[in-house]
Amino acid sequence: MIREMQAAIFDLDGVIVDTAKYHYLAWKRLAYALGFDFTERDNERLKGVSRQHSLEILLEIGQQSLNEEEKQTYAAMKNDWYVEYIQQLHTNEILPGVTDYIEKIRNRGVKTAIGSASKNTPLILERLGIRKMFDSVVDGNKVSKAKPDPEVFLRAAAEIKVIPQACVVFEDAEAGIEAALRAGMGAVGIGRPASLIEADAVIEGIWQLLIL
Ligand code: B16
Ligand code: MG
Repeated sequence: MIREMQAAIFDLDGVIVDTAKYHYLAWKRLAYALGFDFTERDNERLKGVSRQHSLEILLEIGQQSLNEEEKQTYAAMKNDWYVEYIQQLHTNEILPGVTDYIEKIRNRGVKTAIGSASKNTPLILERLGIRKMFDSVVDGNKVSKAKPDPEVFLRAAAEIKVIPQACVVFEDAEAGIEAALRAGMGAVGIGRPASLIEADAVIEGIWQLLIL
């Protein structure tokens, strides 16, 4: 159930900015280099999942096995391609309604934070010029346990000094919804209700919150 929101914690990829397509392109390029195809449907399994775990899933899809050293090499290769793509990231790739909604709730005194698995979070926020919209940023560089572990959201709540029960998480991935619920927070899914069944509520995008 969603209670009075004292803090809003936003996932980054797929909630604030449309970077999922660049992750997809980079993983597809890697799959191609390894000799197999990787579809958009396969890509759904990687949303919200850490880089290393994503590679494991990709290899499972392509029925390939690599040693640890090779895995490091390929994960780095994928990241280099991804970083190359997001160098061109433009503010028009911020998802609809995001900046207006964040401004609106901040004016009401609601704290805001990022809770993302991505180690590229600082680069993305810098490219988009939106770092100042968040009281705290917790990303894959700061936590050791990936979603669905609640660590990323609990750390964000601790940094902004709001109890988990008064936080609401906005997430596009199933693993992130599970992490939010395990943290004792409210969870709003962004996307299709069928794939985010555990969420307290599901909306198509942040823009919908401006017309509710
Ligand atoms: P990186 P989020 C997640 O970000 C993405 O959804 C996921 O596809 C990606 O593998 C993960 O970050 C790690 O990203 O390789 O940039 O460290 O949705 O939690 O903001
Ligand atoms: Mg996401």
